[in-house]
Amino acid sequence: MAPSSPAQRPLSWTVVGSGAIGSLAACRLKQAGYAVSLHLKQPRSHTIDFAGSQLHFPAATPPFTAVLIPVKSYAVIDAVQSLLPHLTSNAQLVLSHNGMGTLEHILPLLAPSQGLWFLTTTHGALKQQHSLLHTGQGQSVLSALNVAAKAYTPAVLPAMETALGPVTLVDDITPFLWQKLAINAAINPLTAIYNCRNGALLQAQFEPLLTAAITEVQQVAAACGVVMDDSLQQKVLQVIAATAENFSSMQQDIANKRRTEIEAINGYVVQQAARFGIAVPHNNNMLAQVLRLSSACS
Ligand code: KPL
Repeated sequence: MAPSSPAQRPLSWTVVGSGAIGSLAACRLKQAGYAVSLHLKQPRSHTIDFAGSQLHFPAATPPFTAVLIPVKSYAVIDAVQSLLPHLTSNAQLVLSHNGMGTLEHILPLLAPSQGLWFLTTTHGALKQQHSLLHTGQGQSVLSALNVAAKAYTPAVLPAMETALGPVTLVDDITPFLWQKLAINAAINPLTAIYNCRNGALLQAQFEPLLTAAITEVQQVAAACGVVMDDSLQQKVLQVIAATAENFSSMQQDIANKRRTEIEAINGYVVQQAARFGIAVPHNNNMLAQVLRLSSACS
């Protein structure tokens, strides 16, 4: 049998951070037999209780060949910059975070032979100390962002299918990023401002606020060349219903006095709207309210 090329062999994965989605991906990869290590701020090995097993992860040691980077939008550029000296010449990096506006800064940091991917997911997970619960069965959309990534599809796609599948592989991630942006721009700030679970937004009083936020995102997306049809509102309501018992990431950030991703979500909508002279009073208002809440609790 002909030896398979590196782009076809299973990769050893490094997962950055100890967030819930990264931990879920790490556990599922490990359970399927992948070599997985964790890259944490303080390098150390880590044990996670998941689905009745204790999974042990060594601290990541360079060089890194395949890296999943599910860190917050405001931390992703620094995370990639700190990894750069430790990447192999054909390393594959998979980003996954809420919000937009980071990819254009990250692509130029990599060598042409290093692959960049983006994965957006609706899986839900909850991490408490060392135990991890898979709280919402979701799905993911994955896209290769450069030529060096496309060549590694045979190795990266099955790994992401294992980690956060089912995965749909798409050529252009942009419309999916706008759809997730609309979902987050509607749900996250409202749940943070009203300090409620996602499901509370199904109450009638929130309907005009959701509609206004979504319509504004649709207008800005259209100006950026992405047409989002009327099913968007329905999609947002479906996500609210599917995650009704969850607290959004932004509600949790405010409740735990952490920085939020508001700049990459409603902030991005406001910034893009300004480029085209589009008024987005609802997104502006939610941006201002969440920034006020963050400064009050910092
Ligand atoms: O992505 C989310 C988040 O909380 O950041 C949603 C989809 C709103 C689920 O809570």
